Parts: sequence; structure tokens; C-alpha cells
Amino acid sequence: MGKTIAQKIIQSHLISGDMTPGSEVALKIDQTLTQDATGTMAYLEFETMGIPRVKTELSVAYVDHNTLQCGFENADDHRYLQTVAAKYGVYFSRPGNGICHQVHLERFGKPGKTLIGSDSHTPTGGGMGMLAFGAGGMDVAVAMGGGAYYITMPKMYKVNLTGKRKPYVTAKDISLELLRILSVKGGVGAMIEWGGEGIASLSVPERATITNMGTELGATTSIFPSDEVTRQFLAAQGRAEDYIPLSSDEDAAYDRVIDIDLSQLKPMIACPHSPDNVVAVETLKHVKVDQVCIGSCTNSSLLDMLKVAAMLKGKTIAPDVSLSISPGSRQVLTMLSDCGALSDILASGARVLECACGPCIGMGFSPNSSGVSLRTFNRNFLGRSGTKDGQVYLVSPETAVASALTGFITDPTTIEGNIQVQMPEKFKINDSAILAPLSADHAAKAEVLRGPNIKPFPKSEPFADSMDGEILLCVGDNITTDHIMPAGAKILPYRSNIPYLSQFCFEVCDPTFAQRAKQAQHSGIIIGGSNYGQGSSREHAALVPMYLGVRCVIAKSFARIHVANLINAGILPLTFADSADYDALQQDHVLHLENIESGMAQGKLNVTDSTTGRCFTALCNLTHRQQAILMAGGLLNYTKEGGQ
Ligand code: MIC
Ligand code: SF4
Repeated sequence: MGKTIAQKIIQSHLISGDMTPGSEVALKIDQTLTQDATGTMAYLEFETMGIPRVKTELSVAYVDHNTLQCGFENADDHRYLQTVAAKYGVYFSRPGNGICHQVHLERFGKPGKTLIGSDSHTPTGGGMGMLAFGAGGMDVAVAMGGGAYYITMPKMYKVNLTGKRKPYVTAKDISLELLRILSVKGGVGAMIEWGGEGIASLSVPERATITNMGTELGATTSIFPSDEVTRQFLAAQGRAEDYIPLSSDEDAAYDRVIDIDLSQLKPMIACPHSPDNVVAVETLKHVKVDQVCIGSCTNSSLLDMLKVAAMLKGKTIAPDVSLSISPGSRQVLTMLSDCGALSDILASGARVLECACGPCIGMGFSPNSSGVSLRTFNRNFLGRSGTKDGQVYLVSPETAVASALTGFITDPTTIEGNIQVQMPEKFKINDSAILAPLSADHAAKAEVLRGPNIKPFPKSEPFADSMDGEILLCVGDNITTDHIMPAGAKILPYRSNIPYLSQFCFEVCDPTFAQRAKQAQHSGIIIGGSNYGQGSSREHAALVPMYLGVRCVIAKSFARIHVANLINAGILPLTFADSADYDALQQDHVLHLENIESGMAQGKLNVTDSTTGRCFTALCNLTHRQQAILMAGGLLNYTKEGGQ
């Protein structure tokens, strides 16, 4: 039987395992990327391994999240990242050079290669035919050390694009439409391959918008073929030699095929507070807008920005709207400036922000109280913007501009005229903000500079064979890592200071959580609904609960990266065999878990609710390796004990 694109890349990188869906496979990783908010922890973990130089073909450390320097913390972290990268053979992309996924696409990504990144939107690379995964920092550290990356072999989904898009219907609308169809958990356990005649009209950055938002579906990753469009993009980046063609076999089999007729598609919008809360833009035309933000790793390419500039040219934004534009990279900003498009943007009254994540992660530009904010980003989780009652909607750049001009949510197809954007044949290449690592000789003597905000890594303990745990919190479905460990300008500078961060754990759900966890008599247990831990790859959403004494999470189901992070942190993830058991549990109940080691081996554990006397079975579908990691008390302990 023929193979899908992903199956071909997996096969050529397979270290061990069998490629049937549901089994674990170990993959060789060619490239890694880190960003600063997760990278500091990842390199601290890498340093504990005692390996003198990364063993990947290419590793890059980006600084794009924590770029507001309101004190020494972020600046110290940047300096740490720059020096640690230089010493260990990692390229360093300086603050202001751009958002990791955009820059990686422009300068480093290669079709057919594997990439893992300590950021959930690493699948952006799938837009150029890479097999790219978001992962926790510890998994990235292991891959930098030459270790394998383990995934559960996913099912294969195919999305077929047919027909021709109408003007102002964009790649973002395609992503939102798929979220409407599948929901934020519809891609869990699957890889999504994009195909059909409709993909020919999508450029690499547009394809990357789509693979970027595959993360919001919970998909393991998403991928496009590598074709003539890919070749042209790489050639325009001066990297024609990196091109290889890649496509699935004619007789490749898919577990599910979804058809989207582009000719029927309208501009779409995701309403607060979930990316799958999608309706057509035209249905919200009476909603007044306070703020519009254009940028993020989803929509900040030169193509996006040129369209934005063309729509703004000669016009002024509505007086009640505050518009921000964050170009995705220094290359994008330079080219906007050189062709005069930046002047059109500025003349409209927009505020131009740094080439960084910025408002997407609450690093400034939070909306006003209960403000309506239209964003071209990928996530609109409660409180993520930094304003708890902010009403964040997700849209395409075209819808964003149309709305910024009128002051109301506006379907761009209703505005007069069409815009024509001419993409340059060659991108302007200047890699001066990417620093190459030191040679091995110089590296040996180089010092890594650390600031006082870097605190020791929290220690987790091996499991005993039984435990009593107190339920510290019961939560519902689709709890995100932004609920578990919020981000934003005030907290993000403390990503390498787990004790400080811990005060904010679960703050969005229950501000008393951290205090109660610290005072608990027993280990902590969290009860979750389905798709627990969706969203980011931040391992802090596991490390911080671990620091606060949480040893077990029992949920209806888990998001892929988060469950891996829980295991790496030594927290036991269990699922309910029967949802009635979820209903019977309450905060403060004490649960008794026994025969933990043999239970893990059998795939189920007996749990007794000591408060009510009720017993139930919880499931744990763990590989031998995962069981060993948990029994050791986490991946670092396991690796120190010689585990592979
Ligand atoms: C996000 O978009 O939530 C982030 C911030 O990029 C995270 C990483 C982090 O928390 O540092 C992600 O997507 O993994
Ligand atoms: Fe940065 Fe936002 Fe992309 Fe995360 S989703 S990498 S915060 S731009």
C-alpha cells in the first residue's frame, strides 16, 4: 500500500517502533528550535546532560516572546540564551529578529526534514513539507543531545481543497473552517495532510498559516506536499538547493478525508474564548471593535503585510480603534520599508510593534476593560490577552483591516474594490541578526552567563507503590495550559524561576489554588475533563504543579504535548474508564492509589475515594519507557539513571 507524506518522512527517520496508529515510534530529529519563554529551561536541562555540543544537523535559539525588558530578568535570560547557544553549537536569533516560526521558515526549514521545537506552533514548518512537532523543553533538550523523539503513531487525515477562493477569502478562513468542522479536539491523535487542486493557489506562507493552526485542532502535526510552490519560495530565499519534491503515493490510505470547497468559503471568525467557536464574519457585523492586532506566527508574513498595507493605503482607521501591526520578521519589516508599504501602514494611524509575539502572548497591548479585540492570531483563550474580560476574536488580516477601517466587525468581501499584491521574486536576505555558534575550540573555553532569576530545577521524587492524594481542583473540558500556567508580560519573565511562577498556577480557574496546594497534607491530584492541557507546549504547566506537590492528573482525555510533559515531570496521567467516576469526585476528597507499578504495567489502577468509600478503575495507556520514566520520578531522573 502507498504511503502518505508523513509516513514517508517517519519511515526515513524511524529509530524504533512500528508504524501502526497507536504504537509508539522513536524518531531521529534533524533540527530543533527553541524560543526564549521555554528555551531557558530547555537549555538548563540540556546542560545537565553534560554533552559538549548539540548533535542535530541544526539547532536554533530564538528570542521572540519575552522581549519587553521591564527589569533585568528578560535581559538576563537573553544573555544566558546567547551564551549557552554559542557554547553548545546552536544558532542564536537575536531579539527583534522575528518570531521563531516565521524566521525558521524563511531561513532554515527544509522539506523532508524532522524538526521539534519547544513551542506548540512548530508545525508551521509543515507548510514547506517538514515533519515538525511542538514538544516540551525536556524533549527538545534530549533531541539536541542526539536522543530520539517519541510520538504515538497518529492516524492520517487528509483535507482536500477543491474549487477557487473568492477575493478576500484567505488561508486563515480555511483554518477557521476546519476548526469549525473538527473542533479543538478533532485533530487529537491525527496528522493532517493537505492536498487537492486548491493547494496550488496557496503560497508557502499561506500554507504555513494553515499548518500553524493545525495546533489548535490538537493535531500531532500538519503537512503540505513540497512542490513547485515550495521550490519557488526556497529559491526566493536564496536556498534553492534545500528543495526536494515530496508527495503522497496515489494509493496512500487515510483514516478520514475532509473536503472543503473553496468556492463556497466565506470569511470566518472565531469568537471568545475558543478557536473553534467559529461563525461567518458577516453574522457579527453590528459588533463594535476597540482594538485590532495584526501579526503573530499565524499571519505575519510579507504577503500578509503587503495585503494589509494595500488595504490601508490612503485610508485612516476608525477613531475608536487602536490598530497594531507586528511584522513576523526583520526580513518582512525591511522589505515593507523598502517598498514603501510601511509608510502606507503608518499613515493609516496604525501602531507598528516589534517583530515578535507581542500581544499574542499578552506581552503588551492588552485590550481595554471588556474590550473587543480582533486578532489575526491563533488563540483566544480566556485571559491570554492580559485583560481577563477582554473579548478576543480571531480573524484573517483582511477581516482585521476591514474592521479597523469601519470600527465594526466587517466582512472584507463587502468593501469596494480588490487588492492586487505583487510578491517580489527574491526576498531581501540579511542574516546579521542570526549569530553562528562558536567553533568547538573556542566553545570549550566560553562562559555561559546566568542571571540571579535562574533558580534550581524543581526535583521530583520516584513513585512509591501506593499513594494518598488530595483532589486540589476539579475542572471541565478543554482546559488549556494558559489556565494551568498563565503567561503574559507580568509572569513570563519568571519562566526560569519555578518557585515564583508557582503563585500563579491555575490562577484563571481558582486564585486560591497555589496556596491550598502548598498547605495540603497529601500529594495533590487534579481532576480534568476531556482534552486536558490543550494549547501550548510549555512544560511549566507540568513542572509548576509538580513543584506544588501534584503527583497525578485524572482526566477524561489529554492533549498530546501536555501528557508528554506530565510524564517527563513525573506526574501520573490517568484517564477515567467511566465518566460517572468523574461526576462522583469533588475537591478535597482524598484518593488512595495502590499497586502503582503493577497497575501501570496492566494499564489500569484501582482508585479508592477514601472520603466516600467509592472505588473505581482509572486507565493508563503507557509504554514501558513511560512507565520507567514515571517510576523514576521524571525524565531527568530517568536519564541520569541511564535510561534512553
Ligand atoms: C503560546 O502561543 O502559547 C506560546 C507562548 O508560544 C507557547 C509556548 C510558551 O508557553 O512559552 C506555545 O505555544 O507552546
Ligand atoms: Fe508567539 Fe503567539 Fe506564535 Fe505562540 S502563538 S509562538 S506566542 S506568536
